[in-house]
Order: sequence, then C-alpha cells, then structure tokens
Amino acid sequence: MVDFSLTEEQTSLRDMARKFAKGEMAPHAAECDRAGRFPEEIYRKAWELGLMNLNVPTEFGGSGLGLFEQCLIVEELSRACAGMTTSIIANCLALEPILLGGTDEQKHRLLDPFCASYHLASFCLTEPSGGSDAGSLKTRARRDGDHYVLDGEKCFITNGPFASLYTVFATLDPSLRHKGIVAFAVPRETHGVVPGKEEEKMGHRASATSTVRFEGARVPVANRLGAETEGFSIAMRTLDQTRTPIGALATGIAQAALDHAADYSKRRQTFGKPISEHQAIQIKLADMAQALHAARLLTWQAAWTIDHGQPGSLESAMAKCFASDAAMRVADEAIQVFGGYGYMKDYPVEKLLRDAKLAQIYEGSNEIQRIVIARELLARYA
Ligand code: COS
Repeated sequence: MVDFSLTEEQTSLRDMARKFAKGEMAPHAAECDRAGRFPEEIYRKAWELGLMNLNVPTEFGGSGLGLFEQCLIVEELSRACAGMTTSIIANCLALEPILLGGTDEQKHRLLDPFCASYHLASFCLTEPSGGSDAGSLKTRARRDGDHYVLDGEKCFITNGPFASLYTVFATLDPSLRHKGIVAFAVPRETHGVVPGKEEEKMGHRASATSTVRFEGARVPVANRLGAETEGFSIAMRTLDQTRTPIGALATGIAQAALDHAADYSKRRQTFGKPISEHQAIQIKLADMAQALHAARLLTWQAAWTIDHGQPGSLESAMAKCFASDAAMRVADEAIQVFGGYGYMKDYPVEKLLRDAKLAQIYEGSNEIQRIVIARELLARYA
C-alpha cells in the first residue's frame, strides 16, 4: 500500500527542522550570502539539535534516521538557506564511507567524536584534473610498513577549511583505475594535510569550499576503510545514499521560490489588480507547483526505496537530477514573477537561482546522473 501521510515522529522532526530553519537560519541567510560568511554559531546549534550527523546510527551517538526522515529535515533547512544546509549535511556525506567500509572498532573510534561534540568532516573524492571520471583520480597512496603515504590534491571540498577529519580516496596504481582506489579516514592533524584557502563561489556562500592537499601524509593502516580494492565501490555506494538528500535540498529551494513568488504575486499590483489575478502569472505558479511536487515525490520514493534495503542507484540519480533541474526552472520563474525586483539582491529570489545551480553540479553532475540512469535502465532490458 502507498501511504503519503507522515507519522507523528516524522511530523515532529519536520516541524523541529522548520522551526530551526525559520528561527536560526533564515534571519542570517542574506547576510551570510552577501559576505560569504561561514556561520559556525548556526552549525553548532544544528549539531546541538541533532541535525548534523543524521545518518550515523544511534549506537555510535548519531541521529540514526532513515533516508526519508533525513529528506524531510533537509528540505526544511534548505527552504531557509541551501548554502548553510550544504555545510550542515556535509558530515553525512563524509561519514558515510566509514559507515559503509569501516569495522566496528573504526566506527566507534572515528564517529564517536562527531557525536560527542561539534566537529566537521569532509568527503575528498574530486580532483582538479577531473570530477566526473572518479575512476581516474590521481592522488597516490603508497604502502610503507604499517602506514600509507598520501600525495595529491583534492578540490571543491565542502567544509574543507574547517574539517577535523577527511575521508579520502587515493590510488595505489592509476593504471588499475577503479580497482586501485582505496578509501581512508585522515585526521586533519596528520602532518602533510594542507587545507587550501576558501573559494569565492556564485552560490552556497554560507558554506566553505576549498582544496585539500596531501603532501606525504602518513595515514595508519588502521584508518583504511574496507579492503584495498574497495575504495571505488565505497565512494559510489556513498553517493547512492547522499544524492537523495540533494534531491530534498533542491526541493527546498523550489519550495522557497514558489513561496516567495506566490506571496509577491498577491501583493504586487498591475493593470489595477494583484498580478496573481493575471492568467500569465497563474500559469507560471501552476507550472512551478507541479515541478516542485514531482521533485518531492521522486525524492520521497528514492528515500523509501533505499530505506527498504534496495540499492537505489537509479532512484537516487533520478531524484537528484530531476529535483535540481526543477529547482533551477522554479527559481528562474520566481525571478520572472518578481520582474526587475527579482534581479535585485535586495529581494530573496536571485539567491535561489544561484543556489539551485550548484545542485545540478555537485555530488555528480546531472549529466553523470543521466548516465547512471541510462545504464541502470538499459541493464533491465538485457
Ligand atoms: N555501487 C557499487 N558499485 C558500483 C556502483 C555503485 N553505485 N557504480 C559502479 N560500481 C562498480 C561497478 O560495478 C564496477 O565494478 P566491477 O569492475 O567490479 O564490475 C566499478 O564500480 C566501475 O564501474 P563503472 O565501470 O561503471 O565505472 P566508470 O568509470 O564508468 O564510472 C561513474 C562510473 C561515471 C558513474 C562514476 O565515475 C561517477 O559516479 N562519477 C561521478 C562522481 C561524483 O559524483 N563526484 C562528485 C563527488 S561529491 S561533490
């Protein structure tokens, strides 16, 4: 049976996230966007409320939520500020390789600090020479006794300047492509770990992004996640989990755009009546609402699929791709409803377009999502 109603627990999680987003995030969203400020005080409050390590099981001190509940929360946070949301959920992305590849000892040792107090972690896969072709990464791992030595550079790393732990993918031999890729948990204090300066970004400006270099960084074998051959699979399975919440993040942007456009359309008058009474505007709002609704349903279904133990590569790629494309369209139309004011930074909608753009690019570009979708689809016709 299909049931779209939320349980009492799901409703209270969503309401708690909505209250936090409205009360703590929204009032600072425009200022952080303008200044490119990383509002650590807000992230600390998010941690205190249990909004940060959503995917970490309760036995390791995390929130232990299913993907569906994570998506309810992420959508609400993103309605207030997608940039802050990116920084808040980056721990889920960075800690997932530990959940997927770590032993129980590693999970306790590496995850406990994140749940005991506020800490950030970063997921380090993308490199300057390529992001989409993850199998061709160049950061080298060389075994030296009971350590590995890492050399290379990662880029576009969310929370890179502030993270205390990096989950890093490196290759023992680039000619082996994905079969040579190994996953590691690398503490920031490791000698030879060098976070770069913060990038100036078009959107998500409340989130910090940097390079992270590894210059002969010695990582104990005890911090290798999974077997030497398993790194690529861990990275792919991580992204299968985390692309669905990006669908929720994009849905939150689309919801915010519709909220602003509908509200403005009732207040703005032209030709003697509110523009909401013109069919040209009504048609736009109706199309925006349909795109938003479809994005949410696809995201919910992907979350449900994964929560029910199915791999969900296809569904999460569809949710991420469709919802972020929808967020772009809806934000674009919201600007059109606002007219000239929509183009001005004094109004909230131009930020939504800049924020939506990144959702089409990160955690795998939407071109990569379409490749994943097509491969999964065609395999079913074999
Ligand atoms: N789960 C588990 N294993 C997977 C997998 C998944 N979702 N996807 C692929 N694999 C496995 C394959 O089964 C294959 O294993 P075998 O050789 O044992 O059969 C191996 O990984 C290689 O797979 P494939 O041949 O499909 O790899 P490609 O090099 O063609 O790349 C894509 C596949 C394009 C999907 C991958 O490189 C990708 O996702 N790129 C985008 C990376 C990304 O999202 N970066 C953003 C980082 S976060 S901002």
